[in-house]
Amino acid sequence: LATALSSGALAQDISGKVIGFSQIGSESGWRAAETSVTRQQAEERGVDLKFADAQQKQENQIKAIRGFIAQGVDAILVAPVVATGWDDVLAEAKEAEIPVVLLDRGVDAPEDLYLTSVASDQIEEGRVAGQWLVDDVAGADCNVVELQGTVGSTPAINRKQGFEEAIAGASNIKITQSQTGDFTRAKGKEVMEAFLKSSNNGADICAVYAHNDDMAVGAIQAIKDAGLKPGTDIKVVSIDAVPDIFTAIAAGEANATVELTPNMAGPAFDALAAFWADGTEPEKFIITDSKLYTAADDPQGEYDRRKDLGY
Ligand code: GYE
Repeated sequence: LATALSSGALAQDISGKVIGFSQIGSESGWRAAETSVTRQQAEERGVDLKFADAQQKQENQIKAIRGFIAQGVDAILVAPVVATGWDDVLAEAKEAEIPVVLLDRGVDAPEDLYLTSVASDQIEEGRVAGQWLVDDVAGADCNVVELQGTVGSTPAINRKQGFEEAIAGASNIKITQSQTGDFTRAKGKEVMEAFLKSSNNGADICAVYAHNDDMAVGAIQAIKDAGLKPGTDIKVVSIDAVPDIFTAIAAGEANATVELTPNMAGPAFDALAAFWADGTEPEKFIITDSKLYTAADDPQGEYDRRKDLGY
């Protein structure tokens, strides 16, 4: 029986497992897609998913994780809203022998406190976005305004760093203003309005770099409200590749996005399945792809493909 369980289909069967998922909230279209893909994946695999929405608050996440531990779940998935402050609760899960898998954001905590982390290389995402701009402006002067993600979150820290690395050798490109838009459409619009006001009504801005598509969509609205053409007067580059940014790219109102798959749960469940089957330790960091999309990449087709997947 032991041999039968350690190989083949049986070994991969995690049906009946109870898995808690502490989700950040619903700040972005990407987040909503991740939630629905996680639910789909759980259903397909017969996993009983206990879903907890933290409404952007770390304290709610910590409470939810403690609740999962008290219930004796088989595993915990957590998308950590910020990087710091996780050591105690992760140590409690470890003490209870409940494996924890991090989804889409990282933590500043000892690596032995979680089984694995499924996320993109967020520094690379920033580099891909920055390199797109370097290539696109081809030496022309370009003042960039930056809409950062949630303060203290790894995607905000790393996407800033990666973009700065990519433009470091291009003295023609400068970040002139940078502020958080908290990964939301509403804040992205509000902060972009302020950037436009303090930049000669946008005349001094060549491009906006947004750490996610939702803030880019908000910025696009602000640019239009200011009487300018997004995508032309002000270039727009962001990260996620959600359906709405493809609509904007197809309309010529956004220029480029870097894809972040919302399917973090699939690799997470695979890692747990192997771990439960025969103790296989997964890689500590399971890294998803960061592919660039522009108007040359069939934006309407990409929109349709994602809608078909239920994003
Ligand atoms: O890019 C953004 C979301 O944590 C990497 O969070 C993720 C980011 C994603 O709100 O849209």
